[in-house]
Amino acid sequence: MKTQVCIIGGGPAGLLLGHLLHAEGIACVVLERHTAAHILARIRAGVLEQVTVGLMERLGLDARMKAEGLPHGGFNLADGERLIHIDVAALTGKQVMVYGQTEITRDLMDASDERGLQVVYGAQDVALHDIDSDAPYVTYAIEGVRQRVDCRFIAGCDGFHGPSRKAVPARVSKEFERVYPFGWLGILADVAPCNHELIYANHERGFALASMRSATRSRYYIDVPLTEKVEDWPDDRLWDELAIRLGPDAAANMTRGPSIEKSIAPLRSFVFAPMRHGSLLLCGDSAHIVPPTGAKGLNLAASDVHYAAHALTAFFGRNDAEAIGAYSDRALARVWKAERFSWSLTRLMHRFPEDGPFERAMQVAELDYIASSQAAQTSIAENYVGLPV
Ligand code: RFL
Ligand code: PHB
Repeated sequence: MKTQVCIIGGGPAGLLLGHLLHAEGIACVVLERHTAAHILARIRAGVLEQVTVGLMERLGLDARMKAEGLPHGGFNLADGERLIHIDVAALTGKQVMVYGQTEITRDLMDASDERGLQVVYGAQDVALHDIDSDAPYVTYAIEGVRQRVDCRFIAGCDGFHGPSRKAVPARVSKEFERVYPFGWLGILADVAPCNHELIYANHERGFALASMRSATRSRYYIDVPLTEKVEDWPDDRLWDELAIRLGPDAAANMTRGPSIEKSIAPLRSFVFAPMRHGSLLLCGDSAHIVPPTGAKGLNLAASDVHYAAHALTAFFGRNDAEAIGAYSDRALARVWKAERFSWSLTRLMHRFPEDGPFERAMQVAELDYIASSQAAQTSIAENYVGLPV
């Protein structure tokens, strides 16, 4: 097969990029290792910045998001005693949208069929070749039969564990990494949320987050040591712990119910540079990971895709190779700011094993400062709602 852009990975980054290129008349194919059902079973992001909402609007795929998503004009930080309300709308004039990654992915998948975006599910042994050249190609297998896609560019949208990043030679690249000593144990349940806005809590016993997917579906998290297993946390134990960490007011409004999903996700900060090598552009989790505390992962994937689609459109439309050359620096400038915000909010809201009374006092003092300073709240709000693309 011959195409202009071969996209590896059919998660949100790959599908968004595929639709944007397809809408510009650029030939592309998406190669995804798993089935569509497998991808839709993954419960991940819940909070969308304007950049992500804007891409869905541009594609004309925002109808369900506008009907079912929940616009949020603020969120709360809790320090064990009080809620510190961050009034994002008043401080920035913008809002975030609570609409699950699962739903965005479903909307993009449905539109692929309708619009004729070619997505190959079950693509095995995907491998990248000749990325240093102007004529790279990708090989894969479907039911044991070897296939080859010749293209002008490869977009590596294959997440943290995919083959794209590994195709970039170590001599031209650099990795920056911080692995955290805890993971987030998440529970999804068909119960009403305990609060109309999200609550991020730093309690003596650890972190907790009250989030939601809809008026009848809640998503909660606590941090746990990496040695713990999901089996250690029957639903009742998890609800009890959430009630303590979120504080008495949230606990009083918290409805318990059976988990429909429960899993532990490790926390990591990771950046790979550059995000382009030769004819390969990396987008999303294949190039960077943030701890989920800032709700930035999916939104960074969307901003990468925004820059990548711009560069590829300039290349195929106007033979503008400079835009391709500028892609990595443009994307990384935004990535590093989101890494900083995600790292600092993680540092502020979690108990680290090495922390003593001094570090705890620093967290309490910082939360106290945020509670009393509009300047501090504005800084948090503008980062949370998303820096400009
Ligand atoms: P994905 O979603 O991992 O998709 C990559 C796709 O590539 C496929 N793939 C391959 N395909 C072909 N051949 C191979 N060899 C392949 N290897 C892999 C995979 O099957 C997959 O379908 O990456 P993408 O598209 O870059 O999207 C990134 C987001 O998924 C991720 O950043 C967010 O989910 C992170 N995240 C959050 N982000 C937010 O913006 N807001 C949030 O509120 C938020 N909450 C979260 C999160 C992530 C979480 N977990 C579980 C990691 C909460 C959690 C708990
Ligand atoms: C979620 O609802 O899954 C969620 C919300 C906010 C975060 C992380 C995850 O910061």
